Amino acid sequence: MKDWERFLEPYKQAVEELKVKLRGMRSQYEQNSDHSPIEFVTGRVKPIASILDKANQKGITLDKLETEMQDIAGLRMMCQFVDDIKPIVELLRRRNDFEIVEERDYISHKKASGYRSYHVVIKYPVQTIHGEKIILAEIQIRTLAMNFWATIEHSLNYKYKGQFPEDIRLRLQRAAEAAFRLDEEMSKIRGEIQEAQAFFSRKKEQQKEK
Ligand code: 0O2
Repeated sequence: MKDWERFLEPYKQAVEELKVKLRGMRSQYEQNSDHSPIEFVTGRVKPIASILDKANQKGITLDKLETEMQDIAGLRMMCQFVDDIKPIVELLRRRNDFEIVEERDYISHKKASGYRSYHVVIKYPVQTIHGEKIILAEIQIRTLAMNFWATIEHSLNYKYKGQFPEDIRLRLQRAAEAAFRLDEEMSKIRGEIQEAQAFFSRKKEQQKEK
């Protein structure tokens, strides 16, 4: 039997550390009063049941989890516009606290399900009392619209175990197209949106000063 608590400990630590670091990127943009390409950041350690399911589906034996399952530690960075994604990836590439080992661009090449997102797999060094432990973590970068679709599809997937009834499958496909068009429309009025957001954040600051 695997000692899960011990196995997952460095992953938990990595997720906590990376949440702070990636959220720090957002705060730095805010302090410089620039538009932040990062809207919010979340992170989670994959639940044991999901690790076992995925290992089973992909034929990964438990002794190979560390090297073959890339998303036991998972981070998500959400942004407002599709054009924010590339600059975020660029920032990740320039960091020297982890090494990027793989990038998967499901935005230029969406998945058959309709899923869109940019995945960056990193090797992250965790400092433990037994020394350094390097683990794999996956950072998913997506717009709010992509995230909305993926979150809904993920819950339905869980319910139907991947076997969607035809009408649901079609609706999900249409919803994916609608999310894609929403991103496109928002990109077209990006300038206007950002001007309005800058105006409201200045107003909030002024109110705080009073
Ligand atoms: P969870 O619960 O989010 O952890 P594969 O299963 O072969 O497609 P692989 O090789 O692990 O995936 O790599 P991939 O596709 O780059 O990353 C898998 C993760 O991306 C998934 O993790 C999801 O988080 C997300 N993802 C990929 N495809 C889809 C999709 O069609 N719909 C949704 N909603 N999310 C997707 P898990 O382990 O599936 O789930």
